[in-house]
Amino acid sequence: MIELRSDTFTKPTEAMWRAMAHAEVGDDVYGEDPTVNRLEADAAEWLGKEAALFVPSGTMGNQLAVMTHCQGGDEVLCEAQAHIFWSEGGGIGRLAGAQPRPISAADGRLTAELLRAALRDSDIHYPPSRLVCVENTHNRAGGRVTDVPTFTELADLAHARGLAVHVDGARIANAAVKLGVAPKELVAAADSVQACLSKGLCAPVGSVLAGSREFVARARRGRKVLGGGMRQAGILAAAGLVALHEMVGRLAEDHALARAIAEELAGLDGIACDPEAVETNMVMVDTRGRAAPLVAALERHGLRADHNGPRRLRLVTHRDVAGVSATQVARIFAEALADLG
Ligand code: TLP
Repeated sequence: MIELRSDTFTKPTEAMWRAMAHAEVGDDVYGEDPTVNRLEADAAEWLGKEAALFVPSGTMGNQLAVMTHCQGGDEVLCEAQAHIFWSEGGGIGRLAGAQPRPISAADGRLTAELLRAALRDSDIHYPPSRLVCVENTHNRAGGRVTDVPTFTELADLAHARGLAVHVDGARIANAAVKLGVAPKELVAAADSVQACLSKGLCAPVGSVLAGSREFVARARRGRKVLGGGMRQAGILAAAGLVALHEMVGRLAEDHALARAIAEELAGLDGIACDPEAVETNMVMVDTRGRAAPLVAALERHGLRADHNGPRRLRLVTHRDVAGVSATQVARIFAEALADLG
């Protein structure tokens, strides 16, 4: 079975299994797990922030950021299809008591211009606008990248208007590789950033949330409230360290395969796919309203894809499909489409 539903399906590498088996551990709730402490220090350095916190998931990292930046009644601005708004169970309202304000942006790219149009002057009727969240790469937009100048202009405007800036960098490494910049350059203007270790970087579990020392200290309290204090978490952090230090460089391969798949699929009748829209490791396919039956047919032919609404289907490349060829994927699509008639 060719697993293209998500890069979350990646299994730990041999180096990760070895690191986990031999990890030095302690009680992380007491701050005494040396491997977690090393991961947090290295992640802070990688993201160019004073400190970082190891959390079980990207969702917890994002929601902790909102909880830490905001108080009840505050407004959180984000792109209308951002994961933090769309796919985190309403956590902005439920956990932080804050109010999301979605802004639609072409290709998921929030800009200073869009933010300027959305910001309101202070008024007793309005919720205080406190935080802007930027997703890079943007998942539902198909892995689109926001570059350094676009992000910095937006962040500078947010700061000038008294808002904090959080980056949902679940796939910030993909964005950085695509742009040829270091992740720390890409998020230099952010107050906080969440980066996943468990997606294309292949760690089994975990994300890091980075920011100022004071921000991370408060987020650490929030993590305990959410039940995210994980004791001998060094077993997981050990794999995270391998993810950080050994797995970023190869992401370009995933991007190349995604692009090659899109080019092959663009030649098939019955679906539409734009290779120019593939910037990182995701391919969005317009199935002309047949997403569910096509996903089922693909599965019968040995390929798993993800629904992305009634029309769209998503393919995500990753290390565990690196041996698969674009022509193989296109052949399976052709067979599945033939089944649908
Ligand atoms: N995304 C998952 C699903 O939830 C859709 C995937 O398969 O792509 N931010 C972004 C941009 C994400 O794409 C995800 C996961 C998260 C946050 C949440 O990370 P986890 O799953 O670790 O909570």
